[in-house]
Parts: sequence; structure tokens; C-alpha cells
Amino acid sequence: MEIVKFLGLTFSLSPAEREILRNLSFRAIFRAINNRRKMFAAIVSWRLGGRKEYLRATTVLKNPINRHDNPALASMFKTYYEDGITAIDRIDPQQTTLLLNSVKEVLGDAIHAFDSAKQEDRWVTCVDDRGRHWTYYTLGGQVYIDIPNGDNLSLCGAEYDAQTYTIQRLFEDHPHFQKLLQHPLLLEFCKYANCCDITPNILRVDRRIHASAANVISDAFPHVDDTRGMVKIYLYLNDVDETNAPFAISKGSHHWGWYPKLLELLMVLKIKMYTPDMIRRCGINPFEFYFGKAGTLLGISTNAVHRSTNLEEGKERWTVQLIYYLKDTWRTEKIRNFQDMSLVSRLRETFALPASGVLVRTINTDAYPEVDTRPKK
Ligand SMILES: O=C(O)CCC(=O)C(=O)O
Ligand SMILES: [Fe+2]
Repeated sequence: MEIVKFLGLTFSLSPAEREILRNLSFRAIFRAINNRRKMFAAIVSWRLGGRKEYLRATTVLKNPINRHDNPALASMFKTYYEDGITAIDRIDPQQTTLLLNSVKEVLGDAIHAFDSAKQEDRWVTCVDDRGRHWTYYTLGGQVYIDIPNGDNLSLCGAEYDAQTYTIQRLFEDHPHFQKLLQHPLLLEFCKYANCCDITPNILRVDRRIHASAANVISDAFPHVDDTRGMVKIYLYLNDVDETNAPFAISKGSHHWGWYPKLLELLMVLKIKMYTPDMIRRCGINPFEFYFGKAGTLLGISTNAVHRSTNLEEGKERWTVQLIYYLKDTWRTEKIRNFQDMSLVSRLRETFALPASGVLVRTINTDAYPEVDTRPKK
């Protein structure tokens, strides 16, 4: 041990430390400190700049506390804000029946094709001679037609062109749909949930039946629909209970802590599925199932983690779904820590990403708990 005086301080140094100190010039020390300073400044400006840019492009769903004079609307908005799902209204039985009949007519050919499909047809999308894009999915038990809004076709996807059958043409053929879209509570809901944009991008008419493979290859896996903001309105056209595909959602998961940065990452990694273990680690709620009489109108954030449910054999579920996209990233006011510095380590833990960088994904469909919970009023 050697005693050294340096800058007025007394150090005791081992011979090796003394050797190191001898080789250190003031210049080298200054350079090291300066580099640290520059690096620190770069990190700070990146964080501030990145944050500014991120916030600029992000639509924020605002907490509606005290923001509405009408108590019924205030309660609907509050439920949607807190849970990511809310009942909007119950359409009267006469209008519901008219809509169901229209949907049966619109889906007629597609259902016929579904019924006569060979098993290997599996997933078929085609455009019929009227320009309607219909899809049937024999393994998933699903038939649907997606009808885009002619006023913003470019937002709906490259597959839709000028020849496509649009919502406007649907209104001419079946005026009940127009009436549905003018429903006052539905419009109020859109104004709030979709940040003033009350025009759906796509109207989907959908029929589901029992599917033997529904739990293996379909939206039965917990998932989120998009990294963009997405709102869906579901209209149940027949009674829906635990036997015929109630919509299932993890309430409040749209507030998820490192969301939506995390979702961007998930999309890049092409992960849309979550195992129960991931859900537990992410700290989000177990799934709740939404039952409802024919005419039930639900407003849903499909940025929340959700999943479909298989039907019992012989049962059907008919729905009209209105799909709204926001153009950009999205978050709620409640989200904090979305720039959490520990994001990478949380991700590693959540997705069991080993040090080698190989992604391990285990999906055990038997393990999803079916919680039988009725929607709260
Ligand atoms: O229709 C359902 O039950 C759920 C389907 C789904 O995942 C969705 O609409 O995004
Ligand atoms: Fe979905």
C-alpha cells in the first residue's frame, strides 16, 4: 500500500492502482468527462425531442370527468374511459328485426358458399359481381362482408377500389342501416370515443357458428387489433349469452402502462397473441364476457386486449360491426410510464426473451379461463 496525495486529498493505493494513476493524464480525464457529458446531453435531447414528436402525433382519449352536463352520457363516457367498453343503448326490437333480415339478405350468397365449401377452402375472400368483399372462414365458423365508407376509401385498405360496394350503396339498398348510423347515442359515443370523427371506416355484417378449430386459429386468442386507435361498435342482432360468442375483453387494458409504444413493438415482432402468463405479468384484468339481448349496442376500444369465444353447436351469432380507425398512435390520459426506462427489461421478462435473442412463445389455448361475468349497468 502506498499513500498518495492528489488534489489535496490523501489516497491509499495498491501498486497496480498507482500504475494506472501514473498513466492517466489530466487531458485523458477531461476527455472522458467530456464524452460522458456529450453522451448525457444526447440522451436528454433524444428523450425530450422524441417525447415531443410522439406527443404531437398521439391522440389522447380524455378522462370525461365533469366534461358533460348530461348524466346518462357522462356515465357512458366514464365507463368507456375506465373499462374500454360500454353499453350504448338497446335498439328497439322492430328495428333490430329489420336489420337482421337485411343482414341475412346481404350475407345470403356468402353463407351459401360457406355451407358448400370444402374443408380445404378454409379462408376465402372474394369480390362478388356487385363489388362486395365477402370472406368466409370455414375453420373459424365465420362469414362476413366488409363494406367500406366511399368517402374515405383510401383509409380502408388497398383492396378497395372505385368499383367496391360502399356504405352509401348499402344505404340505398337497405335504408335501416342509415337509420342505425344516425342513432343519437351512437353519434354521441363516437364523438367522445373517436375524438369527434363520427364516420365509420368499415361496416361489417357478420355471422358466426360453432367451429371445431375456433380456439386454435382465430381471434379467439387474446389480441389487440391495431397500434392505431381503433373503436368498434357492436350491434348484437340476436340474443347473445355464454353459448353463442359473447365479446370478451380485459377491462381497462387500453390504459396499459407502456402502451402504445409496446404495441408498436409487438407489431414489429409480429406478436399479437398473449398467453395467460403474459397477461398476469402485464398486470391486466382477466377476461369478462359481454352478454346482451338482441338490439344491444356496445362501444368497444379494440386497443384493449380482447378475444372472441366459440359457440355451442347449433347456435349462431349475428352482428353488425362499425369499425373506426384513428390515423395515428393513441393513448389515454391515464397512461403513465409509457416511456419507462425499464421497458426493455419488462419486455424481456414478459415475453421470456432469452439473452440469445431467440423469442420463445408458448400458446396453450386450454389455459384461458372462461370468467362468467355479466356486464355491469
Ligand atoms: O367478434 C368477436 O367476438 C371478437 C372479434 C374481434 O376480435 C374483433 O372484433 O376485433
Ligand atoms: Fe379483435
